[in-house]
Amino acid sequence: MKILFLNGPNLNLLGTREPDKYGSQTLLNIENFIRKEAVNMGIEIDFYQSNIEGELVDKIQQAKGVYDGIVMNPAAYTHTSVAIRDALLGVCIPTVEIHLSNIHTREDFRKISLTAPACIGQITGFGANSYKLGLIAIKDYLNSL
Ligand code: CA2
Repeated sequence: MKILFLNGPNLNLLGTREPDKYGSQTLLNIENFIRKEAVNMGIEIDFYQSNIEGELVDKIQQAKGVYDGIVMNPAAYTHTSVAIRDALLGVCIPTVEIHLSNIHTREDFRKISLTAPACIGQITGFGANSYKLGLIAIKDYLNSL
């Protein structure tokens, strides 16, 4: 089983600011944590971050035939990106949307996800553990097919 982790804009700044909202771990810390979990689960992963919407769209398109599933934190593009939503719908790869913070308890504009309707489900509010829960969710979903 091969899973692609995608991370949207500004997640490269994790651990440097706003620890109250997003925790104190860097994205590299989270990646290393997820790599260990994935090895224990016998899953192969790739981990990617971009601040550029088109690069995330390209990665989703290129994932077709390569990855069995996607775990994605689209970050701010969650609330704005028809392009990422269309790319997910276009490739038909099962995707779990994840967030560090609980987007439903924050500003009204964050409560709306344009990308979640193109996903099998959403995990939001568990800090870095949302990444692990996303991995478990996609693994169990794919194993149940
Ligand atoms: O809670 C999440 O995971 C979010 O996807 C994080 C996004 C935010 O726009 C979403 O509404 C919810 C923000 C990621 C940027 O994180 C930063 C971390 C440190 C300093 C600046 C930004």
